[in-house]
Order: sequence, then C-alpha cells, then structure tokens
Amino acid sequence: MSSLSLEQITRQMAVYRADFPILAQMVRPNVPLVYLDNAATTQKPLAVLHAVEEYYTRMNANVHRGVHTFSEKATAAYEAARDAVRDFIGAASSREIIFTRNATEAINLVANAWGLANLRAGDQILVSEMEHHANIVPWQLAAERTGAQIVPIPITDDGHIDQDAYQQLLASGPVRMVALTHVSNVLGTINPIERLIQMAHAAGALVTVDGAQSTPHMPINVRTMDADFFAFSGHKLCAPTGIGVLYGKRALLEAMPPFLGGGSMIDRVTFAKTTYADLPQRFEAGTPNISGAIGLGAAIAYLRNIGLEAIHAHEQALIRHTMAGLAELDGVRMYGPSADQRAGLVAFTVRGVHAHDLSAGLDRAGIAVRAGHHCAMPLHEKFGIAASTRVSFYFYNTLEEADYFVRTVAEVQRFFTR
Ligand code: 7TS
Repeated sequence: MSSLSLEQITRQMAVYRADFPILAQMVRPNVPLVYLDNAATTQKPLAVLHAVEEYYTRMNANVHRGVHTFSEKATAAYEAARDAVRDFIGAASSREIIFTRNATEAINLVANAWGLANLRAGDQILVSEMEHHANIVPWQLAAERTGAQIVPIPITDDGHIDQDAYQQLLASGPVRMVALTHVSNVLGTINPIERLIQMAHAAGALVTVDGAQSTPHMPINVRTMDADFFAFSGHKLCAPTGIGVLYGKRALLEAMPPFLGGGSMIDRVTFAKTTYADLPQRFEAGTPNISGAIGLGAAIAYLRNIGLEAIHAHEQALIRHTMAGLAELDGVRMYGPSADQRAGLVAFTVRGVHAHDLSAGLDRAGIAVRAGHHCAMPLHEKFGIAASTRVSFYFYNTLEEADYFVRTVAEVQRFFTR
C-alpha cells in the first residue's frame, strides 16, 4: 500500500468507513456524527466486534487453568493475541508482552515493580514536560515511596524536547529512569525517540516509552528504538476498552518482583514462602481480559491489513489540510510543531471563545472533539492556558470532514464574537 500515491491512499481509506457502523450514526436527527476525538478513543470495526462475540459465543472459558477443551481453546486464542502484539511492535519474544488494562496500568506496573525495587533516595527520574498524567503521576508515587526525585525535561516553545537541556540533565544525574512519550497527545509532536533513548542509555538510565499515541498511527519497533519499557492501550487502536500492553526487555522483567499478587502469577504457594510464575504470567494476576486481548489481536490484524505507513500518510494529509485551514482564521493559536513534524492531531485556542463553548458549538454540528487540559496540566501551564480544544484524526476520517470542521470552528467563532 505504501507504493500508492497519497490521493489513492486517501480514496482507499474512505472505503474502510463501511467497517464502522458507528460512523453512520446520527448525533441527532439529520446531524451525522463527525468523530474527531480519536486521541481519546477510537471506534471499533466489525472485525473486532465479531471476534469478541465469537469468543463469547463459541469458546468462553478461563485461560491457563482447566485441561478441558474449551479452556485450551480460549488459552490458545489469548496466547495468539499475545503473539500478534509481539509481531506488531517487533518484540523478540511473547514473554516480553504483558497484558494490562491500559497504558496507565502498564506504566504503573513499571513504576511499582521496577521502581520500588530499584529506586533509592537521591536517584533521579526525568519526566518530560509534555507527558500525559499517566506518565507523570505513577513516577511521583514511586518517588514519594523511595526518596527518588522527579526532574522535568523542558520543551521548546515550538513543542520539541529541548535536547541540550536533556543532555545536561542526563550528565548531572544520577538519572535512573527517563519517562518519555513517543507522541504528545496535545502537541502532536513525534519525538525522535531512538535518539532520546540512546542519550539516556549513554548516561546509564533506562527509558519507559509511553506509546499510547504512536502505536495506533505509525509502524512501531521496540527493538529498533531500543525501548526498555513500552506501554500502549488497545482502545486507541480499534480494540475494546480494558486491554493494554506493557512491553519490557526480558532481562528487566525477569529481575522484577510482581506488581499484583493472586492466582495465575504463582509457581508455588505456601504460608512460609511463595514463588512466582515465569514471564509473562508473573505480571498477570487473576483472570485477565480474555475477550479484550482477542479483540486486540483482531484489531492488529485489521490495522496491518490497511498498513501503518498508509495510515500515517493519510493522517498527515488530514492534519496539514486542517492546520492550513485553521491558520486562516483570525485569533486561532495552535500549539506544537508544524504539520510535517506531528501526528494527526492539533490542540488550539480561539480568541474570544472558551474551549468548552467551542466544543459545545461543534457538538451541535455533530462534531466530536475534546476540550480541556487533556490530562496534561503541566503542559497547559507551560503555555499559559487553562484549556484547549483538540481535534484528532484516524484513518477513517476524510478531507471533507476536516473541511467541515474548520468551517464550523469559524461559524462558532462568529457566533461568540459578533
Ligand atoms: N499516554 C498518553 C500519551 C495518552 O494520550 C493517554 C490517553 C494515556 C497515556 C492514557 O491512556 P489510558 O488508555 O491508560 O487512559 N489520552 C487521552 C486523551 O488524550 N484524551 O483522552 C484520553
């Protein structure tokens, strides 16, 4: 698909809309849904809905327990989903793939299991100023318990990691962990993650990459980027809610104590001493989200069939078009880098219109966007604003929707400022 022209890709993408019944829904009579809140969560194609239904209809049983036929079927399907995730993100082994509820839980797992075992008073954890709260608060909690210190990595005014400042922070350490997002959910910045990881490793620090906003939209290879830990959520890539992934390098995961205790994660339990299961079961206490994992496997197959490079190219075309349109409106301020350096989302403010009024106005026209601080309060503080409006695309969005969005922003602005 990557050999096609952009125009061909764009035409092809519109065809996939038929796989998403929700995209044909009305917000109210005669007002079709224009869903532009994909950074919050994405819609689910029939292939995913059917995979979940099929699991409950034909093979529902608990995994890794019974020797009965249905438990074996369910276990095989659950483990096939793990293998699909391994291939999708380029991990070396399926043992390095831990199923969690979401990216947030994946990062909490690292901050607790790795953090409490490895952090000491005086150690530093670098956290970039563009992180989502999910990659800030778990580290703060670990720091409170261990005496480690959180140090922010500054960003530039155009929304990039300040690499000189980052280098200085790494050099002055002792830095044990760097918490970095691959793509910012507010600025859209695609961070030069390989280079930032190399810099951390050269200073002896590990890196936890928040892949929540990159994994759905571009090819990912955790081995090429050399991430130590990498977290993402299924629901942002067409899978059901309640399933997420933590990738960790095998040696790191093997050396970590468990996060949650209970069934499935043990080797042998006595009241005197309990020993733990091997990877990945050690980190999957209790009955997992079996149908969610199977849905995630189906979502990955669906996305791979479209092609992650084509998805990225189409979304770049949408964001270029949208930012050019917004730039023509008076009083619109967009945050973050230029369109060619970002993923398919942009947060902006409109002079004279509060972000919540704007999003309510857009909703009246059927357009779903997000307004607020987008769980990135330190970032909004940095830019001196309390709230912004964010439009975020996925492959099923069209240039016509982008045009309609820009036109409606202009109309709402006229309404509030006349
Ligand atoms: N990291 C980033 C960069 C995110 O954008 C989000 C969710 C998360 C982590 C947490 O994901 P979860 O699935 O564990 O909740 N971001 C958003 C958003 O921007 N709007 O709604 C959720």
